[in-house]
Amino acid sequence: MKQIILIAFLLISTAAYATDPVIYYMDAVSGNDNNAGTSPETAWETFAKVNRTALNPDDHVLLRRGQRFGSNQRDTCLVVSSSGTAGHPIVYGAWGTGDMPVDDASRQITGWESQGGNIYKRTKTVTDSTYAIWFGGVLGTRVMTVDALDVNREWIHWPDSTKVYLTTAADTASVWKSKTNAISSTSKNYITIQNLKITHGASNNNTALSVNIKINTSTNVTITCCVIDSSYGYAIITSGIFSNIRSNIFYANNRNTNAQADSGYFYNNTVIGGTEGFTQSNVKNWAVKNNIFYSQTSEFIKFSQATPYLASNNIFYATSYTNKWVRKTTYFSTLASWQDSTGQEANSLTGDPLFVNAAAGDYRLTSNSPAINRGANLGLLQDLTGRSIIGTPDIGAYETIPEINSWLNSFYYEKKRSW
Ligand SMILES: [Ca+2]
Repeated sequence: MKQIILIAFLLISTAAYATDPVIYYMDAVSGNDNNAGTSPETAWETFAKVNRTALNPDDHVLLRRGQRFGSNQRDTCLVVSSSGTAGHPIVYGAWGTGDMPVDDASRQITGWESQGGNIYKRTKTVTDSTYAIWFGGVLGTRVMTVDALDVNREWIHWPDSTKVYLTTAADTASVWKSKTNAISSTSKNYITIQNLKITHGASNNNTALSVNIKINTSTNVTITCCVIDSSYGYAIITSGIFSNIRSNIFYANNRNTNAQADSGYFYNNTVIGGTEGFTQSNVKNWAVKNNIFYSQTSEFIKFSQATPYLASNNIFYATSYTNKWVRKTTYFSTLASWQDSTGQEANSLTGDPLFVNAAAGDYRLTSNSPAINRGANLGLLQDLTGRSIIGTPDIGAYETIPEINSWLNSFYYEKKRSW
């Protein structure tokens, strides 16, 4: 009898707990914003609904895997609506099986008519601004006069700002425009963004402001296990107090991370291409460890002030290392000179991290990669795919299991590969 009473008490007290976290589901195909959102069968459809819903600490908003959300749905990307609390963040993530769900800041443009000479004009009026146009996923070039439309993948706002032109017939089927950041948070705290592919951010026709993830004056924002690609400007700009950016893949962004928050962690990221890898513009306290910086065209790391800086266990790779690190106005062309100047970058190295197939976008490590077991122990438990860290952490977003189990590695990867 005592047991029954105890169980009854527990049931009542659980039910009475006012702030039980809620999991909201999104389904871009069968969801409906008039649904409750609280089960896969009653999922929401668009960020328009998510953005106007007040969330409580520990609530989750989960996007269905294998689907694309964002601007093509009601022209809306994710705008964080609410704050979590310490230890109880609001989480944006994924549910279901298959590829990583996509938050895409671009939307398709249709309704083209030929103007002759491989120039096409929209028949529909465009009343809003467009900041970037993608032709089959390739960033187009904006020109300022119609006469300047002379090579493929150029575009223009017609002088009255109501039309867009482009230059080849083949492209008209795959033209997408961006006019917004993919995710933004303004003065919202304790937020976690995980397991999403975040792409095609653009705003303000300004590469310094066009961002996939824009964190404005927000405290304790975590961005983890995401693929962040093809931003017109930066992949991430984060300001406020403490950001935690770890175990992400960056590729095809114009620039990568601009860390304006007062402090943060930049751990275990694989940063491919772009002009800059990691930049800070003011005096900040960031730790930059266990990252792969690969083929940035300007700097791997750039501080415009002689700012405090903790770094170790990074791998830097480029065909030339001239002026690849900069602090204030001083450029460094060897890792050794950068180490001497900063007193940082213990256990860092230069060289090819030996990806499985970088050209095909496969940034796992081959079994003889110098990144394997080269990382610092930063308390991370899992890699990008959810695989447990094995022994000493590897550098970058992927943990590699020993060669003797390479067949299992392939099997596991195929099962878990999500983008
Ligand atoms: Ca390892």
